[in-house]
Amino acid sequence: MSTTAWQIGGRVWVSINKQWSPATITNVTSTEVSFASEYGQQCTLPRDSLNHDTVTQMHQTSIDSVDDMASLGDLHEAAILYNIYQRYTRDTIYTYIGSILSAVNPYKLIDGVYGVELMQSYMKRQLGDLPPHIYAIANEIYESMWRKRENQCALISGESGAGKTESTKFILSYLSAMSQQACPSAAGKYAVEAAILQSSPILEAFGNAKTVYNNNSSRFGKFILLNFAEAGNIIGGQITDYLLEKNRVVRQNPLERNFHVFYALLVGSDPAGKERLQLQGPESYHYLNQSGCVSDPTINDQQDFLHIREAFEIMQVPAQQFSDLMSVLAGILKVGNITFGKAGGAQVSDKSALEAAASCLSVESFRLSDALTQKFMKLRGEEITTPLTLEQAVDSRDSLSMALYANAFRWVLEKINVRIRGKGHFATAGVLDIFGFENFEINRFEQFNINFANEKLQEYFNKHIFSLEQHEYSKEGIDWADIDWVDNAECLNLIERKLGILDLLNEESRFPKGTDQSLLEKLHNSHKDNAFYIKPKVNNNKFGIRHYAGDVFYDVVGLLEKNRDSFRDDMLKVLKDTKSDFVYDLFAHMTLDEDTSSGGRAFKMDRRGGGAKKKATVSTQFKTSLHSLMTELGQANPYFVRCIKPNGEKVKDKFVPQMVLNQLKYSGMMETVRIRRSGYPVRRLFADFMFRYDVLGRSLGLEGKGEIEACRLIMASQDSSKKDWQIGKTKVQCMLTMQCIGAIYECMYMYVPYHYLMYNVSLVI
Ligand code: AD9
Ligand code: MG
Repeated sequence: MSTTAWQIGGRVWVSINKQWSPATITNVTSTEVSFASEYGQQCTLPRDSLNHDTVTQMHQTSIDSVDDMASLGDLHEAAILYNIYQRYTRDTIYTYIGSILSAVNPYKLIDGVYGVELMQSYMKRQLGDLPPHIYAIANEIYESMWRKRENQCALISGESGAGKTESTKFILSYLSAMSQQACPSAAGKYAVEAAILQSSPILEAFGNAKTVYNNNSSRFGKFILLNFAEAGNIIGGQITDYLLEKNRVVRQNPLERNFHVFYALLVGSDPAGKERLQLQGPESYHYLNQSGCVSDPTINDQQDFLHIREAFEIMQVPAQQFSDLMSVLAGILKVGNITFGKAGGAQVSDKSALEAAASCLSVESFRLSDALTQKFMKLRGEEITTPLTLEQAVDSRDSLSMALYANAFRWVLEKINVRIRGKGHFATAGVLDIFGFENFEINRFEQFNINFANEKLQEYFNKHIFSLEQHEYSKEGIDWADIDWVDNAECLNLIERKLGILDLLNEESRFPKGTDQSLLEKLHNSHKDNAFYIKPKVNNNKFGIRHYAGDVFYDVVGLLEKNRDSFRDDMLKVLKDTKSDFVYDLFAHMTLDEDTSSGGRAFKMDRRGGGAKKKATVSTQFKTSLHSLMTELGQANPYFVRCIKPNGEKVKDKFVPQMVLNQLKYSGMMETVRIRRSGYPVRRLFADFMFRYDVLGRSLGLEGKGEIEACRLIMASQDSSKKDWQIGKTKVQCMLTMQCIGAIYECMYMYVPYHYLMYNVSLVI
């Protein structure tokens, strides 16, 4: 930047601690220039250190902020961050980056941002006609089904608490409103739209919990598929779930809670219900009182219970089944209160908790006690009973509770799916609300699966954005062979390929003597030379993967056990002998594993039920469901919604730039920019180009020349090598140089000082 350009009040990008920040020049002396960053930092730099690596001019589009970040003159991450920041401070939470929508969680209700009236205004409009909004995306999804005659989907991502589930609900309510508008006679409490909307309170009750990151954190992923008739109304739907965090039933981190439904049941049941199930306050249950948090001012458990009941009515679940379901939940809490003492082997030490649990599950208490404290094995035709240690007894108790809950969740989802199932369709619209990339202090099996899913989605995202670019180029007849684009295939390859990480994990899980340590050794031996695998320098039970969003180290402790997810047959026998048809049905799909060679005599949890196939490990099941999701997505036209969390305290009006920047990196938004930049980032329709830049052609004798020829001559006058631009069928496409031309023109137009102009010219050169 020319030293003459330093003026107090000038807007620039300044590099503070190696990070570009938007700033205003606050003071200029003969030796130094001072800057105040818009994020509150100050810095003073010696004049002789000022160059393009430390300070650059801010483009007018960054100063003004824009609806669509693809039109930013400064196409880099600091500019994207600043654009989002400026809009957030004005309560404008939605912004486009091309066809991607970014949504910052405001943690407050902003007046007039949602509602039927606003929905109406987005109906029948084109994307980009009105300010960016989640309704605009929903509208585009709806309209595209007919316009393009193809399936559509919305992929909503972001870290915990960023607003994915809320965004999902906005899309669903918009699509329901469109549906009801298309077919008003089908509206009402028992319409399929109502059932789809009412699936949210149920799924949130059973699948969400208060965590340190989010008071209503979804502890499972979901894909909601809506079937539309040609008339424009929803005729059915299907919800698929991914990886319920069932460990939460038995333990939670400090200050977190169990799944909402437990507290709702205890607090919201009427006196008769409490009496029937012998319910006490949440503090009385081990599964609810370990974490030091049983309530939260933002959660109304009492009211939630009423909503849950109402929603089950809309699902047409009979009252008796609802009551049976509640008995199972009460049973889980009571199972959790069973304690063990030691006399030889583990013994149940609290008979009353045992009786209470057995009664809720309608099983024989002595058989439950035996199954909790002993292990039955058949060895060469002989039955052998061995006592469990205290630790093993606690584990068997907890695995019983987890299986009960996972099966109850599955039952609930099945009820919803039966209720919303529809026959045939014209086109579908899917909404994916799935966990974002995770990197904690300790990352375990869950994070491995979650990040694997994100890696797959990123691959899909890249392919889509890239193919959009490709489409644009071929549409314009532009040669694009030179685009240098790196995908994440190699990382996925490390995980998925034959003898990759997943294969080794599964192999070791099936191997009777396999341990977490033997797995780690195999992983290190097989992959240490892979560029995407990290073997830590110290031996710390971890292996690392270089994900697209950053390096993550996974702790192997507990990996095999979670992947095997075995459930003892002796416990299953007790449950299958229950007097309750409801409890029996919960376990009906679980069958004996004929293959006892694993030593664990595990039962398989085969989602489709059926014969005694080899039990699929959890990661295999997940991989299979992920692959069918990808197939589904592959047949749909995607829209991406990137939810952003502005701060970690879950408070309104607070924006932490570094935190948001990290999310922009994880979300692939930077990837979009990178892909765009690797091609021609600046594209202007001929007329638009001439309108803005004809001043540059004044000396070129353009009179009488057609628009295309005039554009060509102007560009050639700027770059005769033709390296940085091409003329397409409808647009001029060029590299950053184009922006500089634009900046020159704007400087001339605004009669800004000559040194401003010179700065821009220096960029061109
Ligand atoms: V998690 O990965 O399931 O833990 P989500 O789903 O990304 O997470 P969620 O949608 O649950 O986050 O949003 C968290 C909270 O932020 C909500 O409970 C609301 O209190 C708040 N929120 C999110 N989006 C909005 C919004 N558009 N307007 C107002 C919002 N508040
Ligand atoms: Mg959520």
